[in-house]
Amino acid sequence: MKLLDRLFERSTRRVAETTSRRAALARIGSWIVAGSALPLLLPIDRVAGRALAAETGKPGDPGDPNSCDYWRYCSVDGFLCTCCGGTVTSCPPGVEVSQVTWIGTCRNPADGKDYIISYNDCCGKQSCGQCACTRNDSEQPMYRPFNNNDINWCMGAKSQVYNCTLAVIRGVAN
Ligand code: ABN
Repeated sequence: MKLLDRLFERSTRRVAETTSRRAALARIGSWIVAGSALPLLLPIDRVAGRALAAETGKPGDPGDPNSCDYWRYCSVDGFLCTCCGGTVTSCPPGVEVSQVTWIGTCRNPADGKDYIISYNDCCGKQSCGQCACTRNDSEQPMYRPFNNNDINWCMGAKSQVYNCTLAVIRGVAN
């Protein structure tokens, strides 16, 4: 009879251990811990996301010149010539570069250095209207026009019609 009691007690305990609320919580807890540890064990390429930004630009000149986030545009106000048939340093065909220009200083994330950038407007034809980008690092109020980027710099060119803006590296700022 004692043997039967002991067998019955043991099987009851086993059922209680595996079906109690505490056991269920313990099991869920262990799943959570195992689940969060899983990505650390799997061979996931963690570098891919970071490499993407650098791969879009040239070495030493990271980022996408079609995007307003590109480092050289830190002080630009205008339409990006890269979206208008030009490049970051050359106007679209049939459009003339302005010689008077707005100058800014932007930090290149590739080397941490500050570069002097000129934001020459391209003049002629009609306004491009693509990729409007307004970032105003180091801009000064309008009453200091040579430190303000909200100006049509085509005023010194043959045609005063503004088309788009370049971002040309002029040198390293000390
Ligand atoms: N420098 C770009 C620009 C052109 C016209 C008007 C405002 C800003």
